[in-house]
Amino acid sequence: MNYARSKVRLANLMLMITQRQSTQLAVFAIVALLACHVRAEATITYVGVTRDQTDFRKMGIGKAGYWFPQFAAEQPVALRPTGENVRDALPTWAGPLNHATKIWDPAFWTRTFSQDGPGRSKGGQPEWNDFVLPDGERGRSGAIVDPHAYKNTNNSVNRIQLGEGTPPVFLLHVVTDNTNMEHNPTNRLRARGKVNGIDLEPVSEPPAEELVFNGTADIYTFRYEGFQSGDFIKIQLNGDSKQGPSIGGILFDIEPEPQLGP
Ligand SMILES: [Ca+2]
Repeated sequence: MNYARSKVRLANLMLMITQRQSTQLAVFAIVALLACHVRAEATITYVGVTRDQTDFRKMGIGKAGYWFPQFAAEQPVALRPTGENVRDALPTWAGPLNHATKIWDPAFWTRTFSQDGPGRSKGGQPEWNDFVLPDGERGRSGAIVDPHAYKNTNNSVNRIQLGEGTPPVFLLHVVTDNTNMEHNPTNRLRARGKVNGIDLEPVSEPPAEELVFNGTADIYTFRYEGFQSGDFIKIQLNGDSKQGPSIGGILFDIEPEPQLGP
């Protein structure tokens, strides 16, 4: 009798444990589901343009990091690799940039620049702006030029991969108008993104009347919110220069600006 009762008790206990586990699993599933939905909605907003600036140290931008192509080239060069002679001080959470150019290279599918255009670097041009980088280095500016974006909207920057430690809010500054009016993105300069595998269009972008150029560098700033590791940045250009529009560099800042320790 006692033995039979014990068996029943054991069975009831087992049932309770199973039910409790199921409940725990269900709760876990609901929490996980909520977490997906609760993930802050990612947005990209155009902040504005800062006109005619070439000294980024003085401006105090690029504190989180920056990247400048074909910088301080001693000779005029064009149609050069996108990763040549760069000043790479990207944040740990952005990049590294991927310069794959061969379509049969598996890395080509996650390339940073529109290499099939082909996007290439140009620099050392006597008429182009001199820049002062955030670390104080001064030199003749360069550019990534994308012939595919001649009278055509193209993701000239295909993919800047975001990684661990991506801040919830950051600013992307895109520098252009440094090329003696040779490669201006006269028709479009638009920061985009890919979030959870889905293309994300910006909430706002520079209106046509803001895409004006005079040969001294302008900085177009976009605010990225809610981006996480695994997401990435894209930049569309479109211009009337036959060789293609260009960017002269990118810089990052974190919002709010991190405070230095005591
Ligand atoms: Ca300008």
